[in-house]
Amino acid sequence: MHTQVGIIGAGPAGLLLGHLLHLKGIDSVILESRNHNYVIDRVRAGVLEQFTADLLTQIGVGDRLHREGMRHDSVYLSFSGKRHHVPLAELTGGKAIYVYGQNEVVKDLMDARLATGRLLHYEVRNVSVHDIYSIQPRIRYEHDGAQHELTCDFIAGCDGFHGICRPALETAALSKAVTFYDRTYPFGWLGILAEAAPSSDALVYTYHSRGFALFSMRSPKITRLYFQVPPDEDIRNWSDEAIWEEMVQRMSTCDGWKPNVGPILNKNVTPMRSFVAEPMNAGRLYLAGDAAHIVPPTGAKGLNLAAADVLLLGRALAEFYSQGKTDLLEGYSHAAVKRVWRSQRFSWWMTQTLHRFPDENPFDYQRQLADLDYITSSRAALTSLAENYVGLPLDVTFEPARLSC
Ligand code: FAS
Ligand code: PHB
Repeated sequence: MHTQVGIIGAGPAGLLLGHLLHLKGIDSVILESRNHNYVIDRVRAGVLEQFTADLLTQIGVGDRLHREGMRHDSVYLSFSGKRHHVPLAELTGGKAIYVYGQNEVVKDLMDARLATGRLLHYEVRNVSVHDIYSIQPRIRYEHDGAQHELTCDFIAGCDGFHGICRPALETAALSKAVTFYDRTYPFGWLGILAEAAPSSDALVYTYHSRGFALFSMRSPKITRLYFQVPPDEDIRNWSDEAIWEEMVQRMSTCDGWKPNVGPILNKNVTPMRSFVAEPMNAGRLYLAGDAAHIVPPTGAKGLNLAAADVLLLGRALAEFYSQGKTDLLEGYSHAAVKRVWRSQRFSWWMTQTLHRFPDENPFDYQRQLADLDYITSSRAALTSLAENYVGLPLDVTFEPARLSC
């Protein structure tokens, strides 16, 4: 079987790329190792930058986002028992964030994929990539118990951090060695999804002597809450009562604000890491999203970086098919990595500022409080936080349908 672009992974990166290419009349086949339900039920990110929300709207998959998602033009920083309002829209010329579950974005993109009639195979096994330096790379995989080979013009590695594409890129990279930048954190996040109405009109990032905590939400009935725990914490050590006790203790403020408590629907512990692979391509294998980079979720950048990558890659592939030019393809990694490092910097800074480090001394605790006191009393510092949080400008737009092949 042959396609123009073979896409490995049906997460936000793979599905969004598939749709951008469809709008340019470019064919693709998406190969996903999990089944449909597993992919749409996976609870992950929940914050879309203005740019990501605009892109989803522009390509025709934003209706439910605007109907069921929540536009937030502010966020709170909370410390020493007080919530401090950060007016995102006021500080960024009207930009905001959209609180809308990643699994909802994935559902919308899957519906769009179905409507295009283009191929998406679930539950593929033993996926491998070959001849990425040739003009016809191949993907081998098993599906429904049969061996298959897909020849492509290009392969997009959108298979996440634990996928096969980055290792394949590393082994195949002939001329330019791939450099990995990796930093793990001495803590993780215990996260819950709870049937409890949000008691705040915006997300609350809390710095507390017992550690970080985050109040987020998914809908007027569902909240998403996190607090910092040791990296190898076993979720079985935490009863629902103990989780709520810790959440309320860390988040409550002197003005009486605290999260509403309710049945816990889902709970897990996520490790924290900063990771970048550079370059993000070798031959005709191009990485996008978590396959190439991981950010700690404190800056809410993971999903948004995946969207920025595939916008750049989609545009580069469209230029190749419409004009036979390869400049944007050759410049893809450089352009994507520039934004990756900006988001890495912001995500590291938010993580550094809002978490307790096991090896810290009392000076650090007071310094972090002073940092937060300065940020929340300086318009310049608040503006810097706000512009990074809503999403730094991506000087790239996407014009659907104009250049149909
Ligand atoms: P994904 O990992 O989402 O998708 C990759 C897809 O490839 C998956 O469907 C996988 O099944 C498939 N795949 C893997 N190997 C394959 C193979 N060999 N063959 C075929 N398919 C294969 N970000 C935030 O901003 N906020 C959060 O709260 C947050 N929470 C997170 C919690 C967790 C547990 C994780 C892992 C990430 C979280 N993130 C969060 C970051 C997250 O949003 C990612 O950035 C986002 O999912 C990246 O999207 P993709 O690059 O598409 O990768
Ligand atoms: C979430 O809603 O899941 C969420 C929000 C903000 C973050 C991380 C996660 O920084």
